[in-house]
Amino acid sequence: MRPLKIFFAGLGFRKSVLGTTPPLGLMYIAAYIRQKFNVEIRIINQKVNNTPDDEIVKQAKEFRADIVGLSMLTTNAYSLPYITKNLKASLPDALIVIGGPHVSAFKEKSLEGNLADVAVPYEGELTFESLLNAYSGNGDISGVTGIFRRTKDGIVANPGITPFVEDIDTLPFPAYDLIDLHAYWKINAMTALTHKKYVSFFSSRGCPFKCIYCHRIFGDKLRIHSAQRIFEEMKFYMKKYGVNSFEIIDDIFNHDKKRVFEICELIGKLENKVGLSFPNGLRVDELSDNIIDALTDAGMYYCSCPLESGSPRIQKVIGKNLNIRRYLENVEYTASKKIFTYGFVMMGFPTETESDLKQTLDVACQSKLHAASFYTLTPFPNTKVYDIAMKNNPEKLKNINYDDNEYSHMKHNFSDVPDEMLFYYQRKANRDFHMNPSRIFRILRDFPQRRRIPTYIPEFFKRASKGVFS
Ligand code: B12
Ligand code: SF4
Repeated sequence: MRPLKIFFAGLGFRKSVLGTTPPLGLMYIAAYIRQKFNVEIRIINQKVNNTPDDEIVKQAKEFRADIVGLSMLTTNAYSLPYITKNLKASLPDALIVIGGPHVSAFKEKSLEGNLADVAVPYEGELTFESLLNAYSGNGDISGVTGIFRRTKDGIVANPGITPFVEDIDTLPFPAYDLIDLHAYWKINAMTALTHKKYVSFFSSRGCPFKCIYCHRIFGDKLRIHSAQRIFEEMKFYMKKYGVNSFEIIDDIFNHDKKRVFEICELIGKLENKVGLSFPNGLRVDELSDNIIDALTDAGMYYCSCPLESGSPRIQKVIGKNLNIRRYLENVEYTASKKIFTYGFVMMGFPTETESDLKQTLDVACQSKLHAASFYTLTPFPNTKVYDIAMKNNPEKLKNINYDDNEYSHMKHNFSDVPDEMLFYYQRKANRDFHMNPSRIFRILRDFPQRRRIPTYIPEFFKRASKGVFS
C-alpha cells in the first residue's frame, strides 16, 4: 500500500540577525509518527533559505501530499491565508493541519481568515497520531480531543484538551535526518553564533512557574528527559553528524537540580569535549556555585539570564517571583567564569511605576551581565497578561501588529506611566548599561566568537547611543 505522504513546513522569513533554529516541533512529530504509521515525510523550514510561499506550495504539490502540516509562531502567521488558499487550489484533497505556538495562542481564531482544515494547539505528538488514526480510518476526525476543525457549519472546537506525553523519554529523538543540518551551521543560531556544529536540544517540557506573560504550550507540569537519555541523544548526534555543541532551549532546564548534576557528570564521559549554550535562559535564582561549576566544567560558554524586572513588587505582579539578590550573585559568579551572560529585561508591565522602572535600571546596571536587551512588554493571546491588558487597555491591545515582528521592534505601554517616561527609561537603560568600560572590556574578552564581534558593533552603538542622537 502507498505510504501516506505528509508534507511539513515551518513558516516565516528570516529578516533580521535573529537566529534560526531547526524546526524541532515538526521533527519530533515526524519521528514519533513514522514509528507508528506507513508514512513518507518531508520537512521544509521556510526560514533557512527564505523559500518563497509559492515554492512551498509547489513542493507540496510535487510531493503529492495527502496531509500538509504547517507550524508557525504568531509573528509568522501572516502567510497562512495565501499559502492555504494556494494549497487548496493545488491539492484539493489534502488535509491542511496547522500547529505550533501560534495555534496554542490563538486557538480556534487561528483558523479564521485562512483555509486550513484543522488546528492543533499545544503539544502535537499524541494528537497528530489520533488525527492520523481517524483520517486513515473512516476519515471522521470529530472524536479527536481538543482540536479545532472547519466544518460546513463553521469552526468547531472538539471537546477536551490535547493530551501531553507523560513520559517524554518514550519519544524518539527528533528527526534530524529529515533536515539539512549543515544549512543551519552556516547561518546565525539562536546563540548568535555561526559555524558551530550544533543541534538544538529540548531536554524538558512544561514549567511549574506561573509567569503571567508566558506561553502554555507544554503545560505547567515539568516533564524531563532523564540524564541517561540526554547522554544517549548527545552521543548519537556526535557520532552521526559530528556535532560538537548543544544549544539547549528548554524553558526551565535547571529546575531539577539533581538532574543537572547527573547530566554534567555524563557529559564529562563523552569522548570529546562539547560546548553548551542556553540562549533561552536558565532560571538564575535557582543556580548555585556548585551548579555553575558543574555546567562550566561540562562546557557552558553562553547563558541567557532572564531578569525581566528589578522591582520585587513587579516580580510579584508578573508571577515570576525571582529572587533578585540570588540573581545578581549567580550572574556575578557565572560571569566570573568568563561565561558570556546575556540579560533579558522587560519594561511596561501593568501597574509598573517610575520607581519600579528605576529599580530595574539599577539592578541591570549593577549586574555583571555582559550584554542585555531591554524590551517593552508585548502580550500574546492565551497568557494572563493578555487578559489583564484586554480588561485595562483593549484598544492598545487591538493595535498590536505581530506580523513579522520581533520584540526589539515592538513598543507598547501597558504600565501606569506615560509613554514618554517608559521609553525614556528604556533608552536610558540601554545607554547606561552598555556605556560601561568594564562591561565593554568583558564583552571583548569573553565573547565566544571574537572574530564576529565587528558584526555586532553597529547594534552595540545603536543601543549605547539611544537617546543621545534621537
Ligand atoms: C527556538 C525558539 C525560537 C526560534 C525559532 C523557532 C521556530 N520554530 O521557528 C527563534 C530564535 C527564531 C525565535 C524567535 C522568536 N520567538 Co521564539 N521561541 C523559541 C523557543 C525557545 C523554542 C521553540 C522550540 O523549538 N520548542 C520545542 C518544540 C518541540 O516545540 P514546538 O515548536 O512548540 O512544537 C510542539 C507544538 O507546538 C506542536 N506543533 C508545532 N508545530 C506543529 C505543527 C503541526 C501541524 C502540529 C499538529 C503540531 C505542531 O507540536 C510540537 C511537538 O510537541 C520557544 C519557547 C518554547 N518553549 O517552545 C520560543 C517561542 C516559540 N518564541 C516566541 C516568540 C514570541 C519569539 C519572538 C517574537 C521573540 C523575539 N526575539 O522577538 C521571535 C520571533 C521572530 C520572528 N519574527 O520570527 C514565543 C511564541 C509565542 C507565539 N504566540 O508565537 C515562544 C513560545 C516563547 C515565548 N516567549 O512565549 N524563537
Ligand atoms: S519560568 Fe519561564 S517557562 Fe516558567 S512560567 Fe516563567 S517564563 Fe514561563
